[in-house]
Amino acid sequence: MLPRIEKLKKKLKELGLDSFLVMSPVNRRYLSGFTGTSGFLLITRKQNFLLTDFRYIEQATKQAPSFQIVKHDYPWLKTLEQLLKRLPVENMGLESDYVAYKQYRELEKQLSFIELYPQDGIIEGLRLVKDAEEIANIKNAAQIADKAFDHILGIIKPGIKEREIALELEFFMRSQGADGVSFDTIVASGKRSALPHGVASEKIIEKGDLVTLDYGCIYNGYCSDMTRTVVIGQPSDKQRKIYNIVLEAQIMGLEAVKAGLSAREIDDRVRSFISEKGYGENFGHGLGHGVGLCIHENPSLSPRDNTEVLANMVVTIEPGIYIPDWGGVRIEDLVLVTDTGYNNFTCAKKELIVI
Ligand SMILES: [Mn+2]
Repeated sequence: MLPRIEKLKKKLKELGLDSFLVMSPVNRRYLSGFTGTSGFLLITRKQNFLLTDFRYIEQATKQAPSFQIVKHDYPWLKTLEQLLKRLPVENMGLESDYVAYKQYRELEKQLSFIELYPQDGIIEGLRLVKDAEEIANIKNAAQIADKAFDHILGIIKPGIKEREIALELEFFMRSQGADGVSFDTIVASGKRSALPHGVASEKIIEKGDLVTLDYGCIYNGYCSDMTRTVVIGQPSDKQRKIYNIVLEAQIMGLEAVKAGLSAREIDDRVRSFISEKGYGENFGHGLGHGVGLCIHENPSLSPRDNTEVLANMVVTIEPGIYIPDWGGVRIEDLVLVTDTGYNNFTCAKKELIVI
Protein backbone atom coordinates (compact mmCIF):
# COMPACT_ATOMS: atom_id res chain seq x y z
CA MET A 1 0.00 0.00 0.00
CA LEU A 2 2.97 2.33 0.52
CA PRO A 3 3.41 3.37 -3.14
CA ARG A 4 -0.28 4.34 -3.21
CA ILE A 5 0.09 6.44 -0.05
CA GLU A 6 3.25 8.07 -1.41
CA LYS A 7 1.38 9.09 -4.57
CA LEU A 8 -1.33 10.69 -2.45
CA LYS A 9 1.26 12.55 -0.35
CA LYS A 10 2.89 13.91 -3.48
CA LYS A 11 -0.50 15.17 -4.58
CA LEU A 12 -1.13 16.79 -1.17
CA LYS A 13 2.17 18.61 -1.43
CA GLU A 14 1.27 19.92 -4.89
CA LEU A 15 -2.06 21.16 -3.58
CA GLY A 16 -0.58 22.73 -0.45
CA LEU A 17 -2.56 20.43 1.82
CA ASP A 18 -1.20 19.34 5.23
CA SER A 19 -3.54 16.40 5.56
CA PHE A 20 -6.35 14.43 3.94
CA LEU A 21 -9.34 12.73 5.54
CA VAL A 22 -10.57 9.55 3.83
CA MET A 23 -14.15 8.62 4.70
CA SER A 24 -15.10 6.49 1.67
CA PRO A 25 -14.80 2.76 2.46
CA VAL A 26 -13.47 1.96 -1.03
CA ASN A 27 -10.75 4.61 -0.87
CA ARG A 28 -9.93 3.54 2.67
CA ARG A 29 -9.42 -0.03 1.51
CA TYR A 30 -7.38 1.12 -1.49
CA LEU A 31 -4.93 3.09 0.64
CA SER A 32 -4.75 0.95 3.78
CA GLY A 33 -5.85 -2.60 2.96
CA PHE A 34 -8.35 -2.47 5.85
CA THR A 35 -11.62 -4.16 4.87
CA GLY A 36 -13.78 -3.52 7.97
CA THR A 37 -17.12 -1.77 7.62
CA SER A 38 -16.19 1.25 9.72
CA GLY A 39 -13.06 3.38 9.79
CA PHE A 40 -11.48 6.65 8.68
CA LEU A 41 -8.00 7.51 7.45
CA LEU A 42 -6.14 10.66 8.38
CA ILE A 43 -3.07 11.04 6.20
CA THR A 44 -0.65 13.85 6.95
CA ARG A 45 2.59 14.75 5.18
CA LYS A 46 4.51 12.50 7.61
CA GLN A 47 2.06 10.12 9.29
CA ASN A 48 -0.81 7.75 8.54
CA PHE A 49 -3.63 7.12 11.02
CA LEU A 50 -6.55 4.72 10.83
CA LEU A 51 -9.38 5.52 13.23
CA THR A 52 -11.76 2.68 13.95
CA ASP A 53 -13.88 1.33 16.77
CA PHE A 54 -13.34 -1.43 19.32
CA ARG A 55 -14.63 -4.18 17.00
CA TYR A 56 -11.91 -3.71 14.42
CA ILE A 57 -8.71 -2.89 16.33
CA GLU A 58 -7.17 -6.35 15.88
CA GLN A 59 -8.20 -6.67 12.22
CA ALA A 60 -6.98 -3.16 11.37
CA THR A 61 -3.62 -3.81 13.05
CA LYS A 62 -3.14 -6.90 10.86
CA GLN A 63 -4.49 -5.51 7.59
CA ALA A 64 -3.03 -1.99 7.68
CA PRO A 65 0.60 -2.20 8.86
CA SER A 66 1.43 1.17 7.26
CA PHE A 67 -1.00 2.94 9.62
CA GLN A 68 -1.07 3.83 13.30
CA ILE A 69 -4.34 2.39 14.57
CA VAL A 70 -6.37 4.75 16.76
CA LYS A 71 -9.41 3.48 18.63
CA HIS A 72 -12.09 6.12 18.44
CA ASP A 73 -14.80 6.91 20.97
CA TYR A 74 -18.23 8.24 20.07
CA PRO A 75 -18.67 10.55 18.34
CA TRP A 76 -15.59 9.65 16.28
CA LEU A 77 -15.15 13.30 15.35
CA LYS A 78 -14.18 14.04 18.95
CA THR A 79 -11.26 11.59 18.64
CA LEU A 80 -10.27 13.13 15.30
CA GLU A 81 -10.34 16.59 16.88
CA GLN A 82 -8.04 15.50 19.72
CA LEU A 83 -5.67 13.83 17.29
CA LEU A 84 -5.51 16.84 14.96
CA LYS A 85 -4.82 19.23 17.84
CA ARG A 86 -1.60 17.34 18.59
CA LEU A 87 -0.38 17.48 14.97
CA PRO A 88 1.21 20.28 12.94
CA VAL A 89 -1.81 20.46 10.66
CA GLU A 90 -3.51 23.68 9.56
CA ASN A 91 -5.67 22.40 6.76
CA MET A 92 -7.29 19.19 5.58
CA GLY A 93 -8.57 17.89 2.25
CA LEU A 94 -11.88 16.02 2.05
CA GLU A 95 -13.51 13.76 -0.53
CA SER A 96 -16.14 16.06 -2.03
CA ASP A 97 -17.74 13.18 -3.97
CA TYR A 98 -18.35 11.27 -0.80
CA VAL A 99 -18.82 13.51 2.27
CA ALA A 100 -22.53 14.16 2.78
CA TYR A 101 -23.65 17.71 3.48
CA LYS A 102 -24.64 16.85 7.05
CA GLN A 103 -21.22 15.31 7.73
CA TYR A 104 -19.55 18.35 6.23
CA ARG A 105 -21.45 20.66 8.61
CA GLU A 106 -20.40 18.49 11.56
CA LEU A 107 -16.76 18.51 10.45
CA GLU A 108 -16.84 22.30 10.10
CA LYS A 109 -18.26 22.66 13.59
CA GLN A 110 -15.97 20.18 15.37
CA LEU A 111 -12.78 21.12 13.49
CA SER A 112 -13.21 24.89 13.40
CA PHE A 113 -9.49 25.35 14.19
CA ILE A 114 -8.39 24.07 10.74
CA GLU A 115 -9.33 24.93 7.16
CA LEU A 116 -11.27 22.31 5.23
CA TYR A 117 -10.76 21.93 1.47
CA PRO A 118 -13.16 19.59 -0.33
CA GLN A 119 -11.31 17.94 -3.23
CA ASP A 120 -12.68 16.36 -6.36
CA GLY A 121 -11.64 12.79 -7.20
CA ILE A 122 -8.04 12.79 -5.94
CA ILE A 123 -7.93 9.16 -4.84
CA GLU A 124 -10.22 8.11 -7.70
CA GLY A 125 -7.57 9.62 -10.00
CA LEU A 126 -4.88 7.45 -8.40
CA ARG A 127 -7.11 4.41 -8.86
CA LEU A 128 -7.37 4.87 -12.65
CA VAL A 129 -4.16 2.95 -13.38
CA LYS A 130 -4.01 -0.43 -11.69
CA ASP A 131 -0.98 -2.02 -10.04
CA ALA A 132 0.05 -5.68 -10.43
CA GLU A 133 -1.90 -6.89 -7.39
CA GLU A 134 -5.09 -5.19 -8.56
CA ILE A 135 -4.72 -6.56 -12.09
CA ALA A 136 -4.27 -10.09 -10.74
CA ASN A 137 -7.44 -9.79 -8.64
CA ILE A 138 -9.53 -8.43 -11.53
CA LYS A 139 -8.23 -11.15 -13.84
CA ASN A 140 -9.15 -13.79 -11.29
CA ALA A 141 -12.68 -12.35 -10.95
CA ALA A 142 -13.01 -12.40 -14.76
CA GLN A 143 -11.86 -16.03 -14.96
CA ILE A 144 -14.48 -17.08 -12.41
CA ALA A 145 -17.18 -15.30 -14.45
CA ASP A 146 -15.95 -17.00 -17.63
CA LYS A 147 -16.25 -20.43 -15.99
CA ALA A 148 -19.73 -19.49 -14.82
CA PHE A 149 -20.74 -18.79 -18.42
CA ASP A 150 -19.75 -22.32 -19.51
CA HIS A 151 -21.67 -23.67 -16.55
CA ILE A 152 -24.82 -21.66 -17.19
CA LEU A 153 -25.04 -22.74 -20.84
CA GLY A 154 -25.98 -26.18 -19.50
CA ILE A 155 -28.74 -24.68 -17.31
CA ILE A 156 -30.52 -22.25 -19.67
CA LYS A 157 -33.52 -23.83 -21.37
CA PRO A 158 -37.13 -22.96 -22.17
CA GLY A 159 -39.25 -23.04 -19.00
CA ILE A 160 -36.60 -21.78 -16.55
CA LYS A 161 -37.06 -18.36 -14.91
CA GLU A 162 -34.59 -15.49 -15.35
CA ARG A 163 -34.20 -15.38 -11.57
CA GLU A 164 -33.25 -19.05 -11.41
CA ILE A 165 -30.48 -18.41 -13.95
CA ALA A 166 -29.22 -15.44 -11.92
CA LEU A 167 -29.22 -17.47 -8.71
CA GLU A 168 -27.33 -20.33 -10.35
CA LEU A 169 -24.70 -17.91 -11.69
CA GLU A 170 -24.24 -16.42 -8.24
CA PHE A 171 -24.08 -19.80 -6.49
CA PHE A 172 -21.55 -21.10 -9.00
CA MET A 173 -19.29 -18.04 -8.77
CA ARG A 174 -19.30 -18.11 -4.98
CA SER A 175 -18.50 -21.82 -5.02
CA GLN A 176 -15.46 -20.94 -7.18
CA GLY A 177 -14.09 -18.49 -4.61
CA ALA A 178 -15.89 -15.23 -5.42
CA ASP A 179 -16.79 -12.96 -2.46
CA GLY A 180 -20.11 -12.16 -4.11
CA VAL A 181 -21.57 -10.62 -7.24
CA SER A 182 -20.22 -7.27 -8.42
CA PHE A 183 -23.77 -5.98 -9.16
CA ASP A 184 -27.30 -7.38 -9.41
CA THR A 185 -27.11 -10.00 -12.16
CA ILE A 186 -28.87 -9.00 -15.37
CA VAL A 187 -30.81 -11.74 -17.12
CA ALA A 188 -33.04 -10.09 -19.71
CA SER A 189 -34.92 -12.34 -22.12
CA GLY A 190 -37.32 -11.85 -25.02
CA LYS A 191 -38.64 -8.28 -25.21
CA ARG A 192 -36.95 -7.58 -21.85
CA SER A 193 -33.56 -7.87 -23.58
CA ALA A 194 -34.30 -4.37 -24.93
CA LEU A 195 -33.74 -3.13 -21.33
CA PRO A 196 -30.00 -2.44 -21.02
CA HIS A 197 -30.22 -2.99 -17.24
CA GLY A 198 -32.99 -5.58 -17.01
CA VAL A 199 -32.24 -7.22 -13.65
CA ALA A 200 -33.42 -10.85 -13.59
CA SER A 201 -37.20 -11.13 -13.16
CA GLU A 202 -39.83 -13.84 -12.79
CA LYS A 203 -40.10 -14.08 -16.58
CA ILE A 204 -39.84 -17.58 -18.00
CA ILE A 205 -37.39 -18.24 -20.85
CA GLU A 206 -39.21 -19.13 -24.08
CA LYS A 207 -38.29 -20.43 -27.49
CA GLY A 208 -37.35 -17.54 -29.79
CA ASP A 209 -35.98 -15.36 -26.96
CA LEU A 210 -32.71 -13.50 -27.06
CA VAL A 211 -31.25 -13.78 -23.53
CA THR A 212 -28.75 -11.20 -22.34
CA LEU A 213 -26.61 -12.20 -19.36
CA ASP A 214 -24.62 -9.32 -17.82
CA TYR A 215 -22.89 -10.19 -14.58
CA GLY A 216 -19.66 -10.35 -12.68
CA CYS A 217 -18.18 -11.24 -9.35
CA ILE A 218 -15.89 -9.80 -6.70
CA TYR A 219 -12.58 -11.44 -5.92
CA ASN A 220 -10.45 -10.01 -3.12
CA GLY A 221 -12.48 -6.81 -3.32
CA TYR A 222 -12.08 -6.42 -7.11
CA CYS A 223 -14.90 -6.61 -9.64
CA SER A 224 -15.37 -8.28 -12.99
CA ASP A 225 -18.00 -7.51 -15.62
CA MET A 226 -19.03 -9.42 -18.75
CA THR A 227 -22.04 -9.76 -21.05
CA ARG A 228 -23.11 -12.41 -23.52
CA THR A 229 -26.36 -12.70 -25.47
CA VAL A 230 -27.62 -16.14 -26.53
CA VAL A 231 -30.70 -17.18 -28.48
CA ILE A 232 -33.19 -19.92 -27.62
CA GLY A 233 -33.89 -21.98 -30.75
CA GLN A 234 -32.93 -21.04 -34.32
CA PRO A 235 -32.54 -17.24 -34.63
CA SER A 236 -34.68 -15.15 -36.96
CA ASP A 237 -32.95 -13.22 -39.75
CA LYS A 238 -33.35 -10.00 -37.76
CA GLN A 239 -31.88 -11.53 -34.59
CA ARG A 240 -28.89 -12.78 -36.53
CA LYS A 241 -28.46 -9.43 -38.30
CA ILE A 242 -28.53 -7.38 -35.09
CA TYR A 243 -26.24 -9.85 -33.34
CA ASN A 244 -23.66 -9.67 -36.11
CA ILE A 245 -23.63 -5.86 -36.11
CA VAL A 246 -23.01 -5.82 -32.34
CA LEU A 247 -20.33 -8.50 -32.65
CA GLU A 248 -18.54 -6.57 -35.38
CA ALA A 249 -18.83 -3.37 -33.31
CA GLN A 250 -17.45 -5.11 -30.23
CA ILE A 251 -14.41 -6.45 -32.08
CA MET A 252 -13.90 -2.99 -33.60
CA GLY A 253 -14.01 -1.54 -30.06
CA LEU A 254 -11.37 -3.98 -28.84
CA GLU A 255 -9.12 -3.16 -31.77
CA ALA A 256 -9.43 0.55 -30.99
CA VAL A 257 -8.12 0.08 -27.44
CA LYS A 258 -4.57 1.34 -27.15
CA ALA A 259 -2.72 3.51 -24.66
CA GLY A 260 -2.60 7.10 -25.86
CA LEU A 261 -6.09 7.41 -27.31
CA SER A 262 -8.79 9.31 -25.47
CA ALA A 263 -11.77 7.47 -23.99
CA ARG A 264 -13.99 9.52 -26.32
CA GLU A 265 -12.06 8.51 -29.46
CA ILE A 266 -12.46 4.79 -28.71
CA ASP A 267 -16.20 5.27 -28.12
CA ASP A 268 -16.53 7.32 -31.27
CA ARG A 269 -15.16 4.64 -33.58
CA VAL A 270 -17.77 2.12 -32.49
CA ARG A 271 -20.59 4.66 -32.28
CA SER A 272 -19.95 5.82 -35.86
CA PHE A 273 -20.05 2.22 -37.10
CA ILE A 274 -23.35 1.44 -35.35
CA SER A 275 -24.81 4.72 -36.66
CA GLU A 276 -23.75 3.88 -40.22
CA LYS A 277 -25.63 0.62 -39.88
CA GLY A 278 -28.73 2.64 -38.93
CA TYR A 279 -28.89 1.81 -35.22
CA GLY A 280 -27.22 4.87 -33.66
CA GLU A 281 -30.44 5.72 -31.80
CA ASN A 282 -30.52 2.21 -30.33
CA PHE A 283 -27.07 2.46 -28.70
CA GLY A 284 -27.85 4.95 -25.96
CA HIS A 285 -25.07 4.23 -23.48
CA GLY A 286 -21.29 4.58 -23.40
CA LEU A 287 -19.05 1.96 -25.01
CA GLY A 288 -17.48 1.02 -21.69
CA HIS A 289 -16.15 2.01 -18.29
CA GLY A 290 -13.27 1.42 -15.92
CA VAL A 291 -13.52 -1.48 -13.45
CA GLY A 292 -11.67 -2.00 -10.18
CA LEU A 293 -12.76 -1.90 -6.55
CA CYS A 294 -16.00 -0.44 -7.95
CA ILE A 295 -17.92 -1.87 -10.87
CA HIS A 296 -18.14 1.55 -12.53
CA GLU A 297 -14.97 3.61 -12.34
CA ASN A 298 -13.29 6.14 -14.55
CA PRO A 299 -12.54 6.42 -17.37
CA SER A 300 -15.94 6.43 -19.00
CA LEU A 301 -15.61 5.35 -22.64
CA SER A 302 -18.26 7.77 -23.83
CA PRO A 303 -18.65 10.96 -25.88
CA ARG A 304 -18.26 12.96 -22.65
CA ASP A 305 -14.85 11.79 -21.41
CA ASN A 306 -11.58 13.12 -22.84
CA THR A 307 -9.39 11.15 -20.40
CA GLU A 308 -6.34 9.66 -22.11
CA VAL A 309 -6.44 5.88 -21.86
CA LEU A 310 -3.21 4.59 -20.31
CA ALA A 311 -1.50 1.22 -19.99
CA ASN A 312 -2.75 -0.78 -16.98
CA MET A 313 -6.20 0.75 -16.95
CA VAL A 314 -8.90 -1.95 -16.95
CA VAL A 315 -11.99 -1.15 -19.02
CA THR A 316 -15.04 -2.84 -20.52
CA ILE A 317 -15.94 -2.80 -24.22
CA GLU A 318 -19.70 -3.31 -24.41
CA PRO A 319 -21.67 -2.02 -27.38
CA GLY A 320 -25.35 -2.92 -27.60
CA ILE A 321 -28.40 -2.41 -29.79
CA TYR A 322 -31.80 -2.20 -28.06
CA ILE A 323 -35.05 -2.18 -29.99
CA PRO A 324 -38.12 -1.41 -27.87
CA ASP A 325 -40.82 -4.07 -27.87
CA TRP A 326 -38.54 -6.44 -29.81
CA GLY A 327 -35.33 -7.13 -27.86
CA GLY A 328 -31.66 -6.35 -27.73
CA VAL A 329 -28.11 -7.64 -27.94
CA ARG A 330 -25.03 -6.63 -25.95
CA ILE A 331 -21.58 -8.20 -25.89
CA GLU A 332 -19.04 -7.14 -23.26
CA ASP A 333 -15.43 -8.04 -22.54
CA LEU A 334 -13.19 -6.82 -19.74
CA VAL A 335 -9.74 -5.81 -20.97
CA LEU A 336 -6.41 -4.60 -19.66
CA VAL A 337 -5.03 -1.68 -21.68
CA THR A 338 -1.43 -2.18 -22.82
CA ASP A 339 0.97 0.11 -24.68
CA THR A 340 0.26 -1.62 -27.96
CA GLY A 341 -3.37 -2.72 -27.50
CA TYR A 342 -5.16 -4.83 -24.96
CA ASN A 343 -5.13 -8.08 -23.05
CA ASN A 344 -8.63 -9.61 -22.98
CA PHE A 345 -9.63 -11.04 -19.58
CA THR A 346 -12.93 -12.39 -20.95
CA CYS A 347 -12.47 -15.55 -22.98
CA ALA A 348 -16.06 -16.85 -23.33
CA LYS A 349 -17.16 -17.59 -26.90
CA LYS A 350 -18.59 -14.60 -28.74
CA GLU A 351 -20.17 -16.12 -31.86
CA LEU A 352 -23.94 -16.45 -31.50
CA ILE A 353 -24.76 -19.42 -29.28
CA VAL A 354 -28.01 -21.21 -30.14
CA ILE A 355 -29.56 -23.12 -27.25
MN1 LIG B 1 -20.30 -3.11 -17.81
